Amino acid sequence: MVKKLVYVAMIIAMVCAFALPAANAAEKAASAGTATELLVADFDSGEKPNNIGGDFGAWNKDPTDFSQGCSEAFDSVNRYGTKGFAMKLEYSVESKNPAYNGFWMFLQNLDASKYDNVALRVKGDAKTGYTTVFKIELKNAAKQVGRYYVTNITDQWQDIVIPLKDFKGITDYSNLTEFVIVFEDRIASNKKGIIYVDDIRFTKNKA
Ligand SMILES: [Ca+2]
Repeated sequence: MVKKLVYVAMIIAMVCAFALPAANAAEKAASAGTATELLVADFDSGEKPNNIGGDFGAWNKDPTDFSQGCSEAFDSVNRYGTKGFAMKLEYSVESKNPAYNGFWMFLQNLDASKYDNVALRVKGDAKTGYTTVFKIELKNAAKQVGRYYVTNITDQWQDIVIPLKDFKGITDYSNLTEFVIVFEDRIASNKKGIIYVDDIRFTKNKA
């Protein structure tokens, strides 16, 4: 009888030894939001890289043309929520030359195939003005470029949720390299202005 109890106790101890680390990992994953959502960038640290280790910044088609361009800055006044920063993008596509620019962010060959959407919070700057429409691109390691136009931007924060399948030009989300915002002269409703971006993430649809 005693021998049997010791045996049972040993089994319980072994099961616990294996089960506990697994439970901790699951808890960590849940608290980090990876269960239904992967946070790529909340900008709250006020410095690079993003939450998954990827670099980011503004980009310009023609840095020698001073009538067009985009610059990025961490902004604590116009952040979403009560702490940290948002990303402030001040752009101009007013040039007489073809003009486009925006913001790029590395995705570190992220496997997003188990997610349904890319999501981000966006608003325009009421005082300076802003475009109500801009393009988002998702690029993968196979050099596919997915494109989607975000519309109806206002000067209030909106959570924009874009189904991955709505990106035209990309079919494989298992190896994502880059997230890009593009302001274009032909598309922008305001040729210069400020757009704020926060909480870029991949999300799953609720079951
Ligand atoms: Ca933030």
